[in-house]
Amino acid sequence: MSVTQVINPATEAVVAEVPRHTAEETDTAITRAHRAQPAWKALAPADRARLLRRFAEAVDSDVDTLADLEVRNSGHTIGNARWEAGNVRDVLQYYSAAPERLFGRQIPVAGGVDITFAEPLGVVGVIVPWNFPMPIAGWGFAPALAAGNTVVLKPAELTPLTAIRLGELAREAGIPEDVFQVLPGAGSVVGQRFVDHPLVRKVVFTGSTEVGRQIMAGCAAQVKRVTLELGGKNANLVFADADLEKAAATAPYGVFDNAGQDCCARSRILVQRSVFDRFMELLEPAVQGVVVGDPGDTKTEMGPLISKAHLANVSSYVDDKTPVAFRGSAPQGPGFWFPPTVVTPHAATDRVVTDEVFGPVVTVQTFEDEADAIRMANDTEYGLSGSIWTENLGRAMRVARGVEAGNLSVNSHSSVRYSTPFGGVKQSGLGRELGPDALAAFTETKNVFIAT
Ligand code: TAP
Repeated sequence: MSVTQVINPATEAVVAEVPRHTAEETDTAITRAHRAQPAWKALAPADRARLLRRFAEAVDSDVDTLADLEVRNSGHTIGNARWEAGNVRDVLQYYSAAPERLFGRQIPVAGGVDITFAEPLGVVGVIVPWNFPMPIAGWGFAPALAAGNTVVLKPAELTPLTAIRLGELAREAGIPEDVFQVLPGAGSVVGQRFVDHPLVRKVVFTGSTEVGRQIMAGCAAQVKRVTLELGGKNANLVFADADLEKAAATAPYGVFDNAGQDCCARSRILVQRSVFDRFMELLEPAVQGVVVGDPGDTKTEMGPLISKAHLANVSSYVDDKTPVAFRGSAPQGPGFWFPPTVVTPHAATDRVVTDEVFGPVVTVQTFEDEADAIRMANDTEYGLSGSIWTENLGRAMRVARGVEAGNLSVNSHSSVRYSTPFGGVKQSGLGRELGPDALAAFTETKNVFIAT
């Protein structure tokens, strides 16, 4: 069997070898998931709920192990990695309430009784990227399992370790082996079989817009359901009437968290022209204060990039001609390090302004007024998230309604809560994860009429 070497991005050391599953093995896993689904659906709702709660408890007891694996596999800071493991627990706990609450409706009709059922889809294939291996896996498998589907999950080849551990924890919790399977391997092999295999009824994909488009086109051939969470080029809008100290102090965390490898990274700061100079004065020490280094150290705020290839890609956005305003620091020596970098671009058409860099690079541009701010925020094919900094509530609401994005926050950079919907518009994706909306994405409405 061929294997993938898993590399620690902070040291470049090999930390594990993981099997690369073949197309035939993927087909076997899908068939097993298909056979297991009727019994999983037929389980008493309270029993399915109990198993999900036990899975949540198993994750809770294992937070330290999971976090340690994520630090070594993904270079996430230990603080973030603990939050991410806790997020999987919370998502499982939240959806463990769902099996007993998947209500249908009774609709008044002539000549009988009309009722609806929320039916599971069957086998769901979940394809996970390398940037948030634990939470993004949980956002797919927890609601899918709660709704009575079985799941085959493919982690990214770069970051399979926590997904494999979550598979073990599910079995320890008593979830039947074929109901939730974790299958590491290449996207073009394992992930592609999810798209092509007729027994997979839905694909949940998070990753690049380019691959998302291919997956959607592939699924169209079988009218297969898809949820897509794709890229972002999110605006952080700072108005002159904002609490500028707070806006500047938090801006680095809005973009450099997870080394900027975040589809919600606020990678375009747009500042009202009248306060640009003051904002930059405040931003500089905040950026230089970001602690970059050993992700296992609790004081560290930013770790390395995921791989050598990704480091080369991020580096391509910052060369001698790039107007860098200021930078933070990064360690020398082994590891895929890139310092927090602030760019004041020449033009709105610069690559660094238009592309999702997916690294610790942020641009700062100016706008004149509210209408200009909304126009600039929307001047992108993406539409995932964004932040609005102002002390004027009316302005906050007008701008929030005007910006084309799925998730906005006012005087905050928070995008994700397990109980509220998350997803993008335009090229940032299709469908919603988390909150009540995700259950609708893993069920079909069946209508039954009974003549009386
Ligand atoms: P992708 O290639 O899109 O990978 C994401 C996931 O899809 C991985 O599990 C990958 O598998 C799998 N995959 C790749 N090709 C596939 C195919 N033909 N069929 C089914 N699954 C397939 O992303 P990447 O190359 O890792 O990153 C490239 C860029 O995408 C980044 O620089 C960033 O801009 C963006 N990105 C966005 C996000 C989010 S959250 N929106 C997350 C990651 C990356 P393997 O990689 O294991 O082969």
